[in-house]
Amino acid sequence: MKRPVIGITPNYAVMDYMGVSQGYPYTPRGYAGSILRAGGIPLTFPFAPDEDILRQLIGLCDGFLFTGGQDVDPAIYGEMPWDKIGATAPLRDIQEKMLLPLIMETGKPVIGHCRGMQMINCVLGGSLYQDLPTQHPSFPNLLNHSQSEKAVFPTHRVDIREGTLLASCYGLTAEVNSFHHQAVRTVAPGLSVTATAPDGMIEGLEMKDYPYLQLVQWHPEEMTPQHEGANRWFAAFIDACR
Ligand SMILES: [Mn+2]
Repeated sequence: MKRPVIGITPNYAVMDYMGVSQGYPYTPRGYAGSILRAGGIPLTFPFAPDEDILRQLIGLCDGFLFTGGQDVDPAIYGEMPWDKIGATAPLRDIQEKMLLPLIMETGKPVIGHCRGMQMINCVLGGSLYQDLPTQHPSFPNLLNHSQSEKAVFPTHRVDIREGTLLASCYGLTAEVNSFHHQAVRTVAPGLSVTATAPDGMIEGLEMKDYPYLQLVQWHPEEMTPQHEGANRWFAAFIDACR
């Protein structure tokens, strides 16, 4: 059976080469491994924020994964950077902001994890907490969303809305990992919440008026193949891309 090709928005990694710090597109291995195991072919995009190039790349792919990584530059939702914002990657932001609407013209499936969920929420008009410990009104009475345990270990619960695609993968409650100091603050028009943590944190979003746009705040790619919910999350996505 033909394997669907999954375009991956790369992380921005800086390495020294010939004495110069240079930025590279980079995909953490869990994403590629999870897509391969689920029956797809992972294709890491280059940084090339040009509409014609991105359209051509989109044409090569059957679905798209927006990955985790750097903080989203708050300029996209009209805020100045807060003191406690982490590292940003302007080239990523520019490219992903161009990419999402071009993908959506095609109706092809999209998933986003962690920053991927946050960025898509921002491109569609939502906003974020730039830093939970210093901006969220409920801190310090929040769960720990920046776990020190390895990513294969879940550390907090999520409650999942009945009848959603997410619930068909994970059931109505699930234990998930958590590596985010930013989080969705206002939900973009067109998106709806599919999962929340017990402290109210938004942990899942979907777009009902789009064939397949599913977003989670955690990292399913680090929980395959041990956790069935994560396996089903990838299987459902790859199925939708066929
Ligand atoms: Mn969390």
